[in-house]
Amino acid sequence: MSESKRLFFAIEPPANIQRQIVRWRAEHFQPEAGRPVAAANLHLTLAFLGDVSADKQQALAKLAGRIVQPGFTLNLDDAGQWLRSRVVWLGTRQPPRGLLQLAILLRAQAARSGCYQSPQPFHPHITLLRNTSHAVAIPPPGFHWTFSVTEFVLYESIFSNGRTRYTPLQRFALSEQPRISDEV
Ligand code: 2AM
Repeated sequence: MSESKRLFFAIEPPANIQRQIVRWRAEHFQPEAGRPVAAANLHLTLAFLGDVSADKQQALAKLAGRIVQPGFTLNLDDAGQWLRSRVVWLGTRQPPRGLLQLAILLRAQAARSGCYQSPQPFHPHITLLRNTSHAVAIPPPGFHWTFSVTEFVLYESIFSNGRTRYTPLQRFALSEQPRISDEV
């Protein structure tokens, strides 16, 4: 039997926006504020799946591939800190309905497939800093990044050499019409 993988579904911001966010973060947070997430690792989780066998991964990907819904626009214009989980995050003041609908669907599919889903309400966010040791000043409102979300991604979380890397395994197009998912 093959080994399980640590998986999650997420939205990947375009690379130029990942870079802009990282530049903005460097300008607004002190290096000691926390551990910065690498640009290529910045993502917005829709559903965390945990450790998943190859068979279950296939079943979950099949279900995800059946999702038919149009894309939407995401406006990242909010930020905050969660002291308990020790992260600083970027989010959206008005989550688009499409985003909430997609997360609800993926979470329901995950739960039905036996992947534990946290009872915490979905708070869409991109983690910017981890292991924050104290309360940090959050930049005042006025920043924002806007992009079209036309797909979502099945990621694998790989921890090696003391680093976590998120690797896209499969991409799923958002559109009015059913589409076939693309393996990457
Ligand atoms: P976070 O950024 O708020 O930590 C991969 O770990 C992604 O899944 C991260 O975006 C993480 O959110 C999210 N996630 C949600 N629930 C998780 C859990 N129980 N364990 C690890 N990551 C989780």
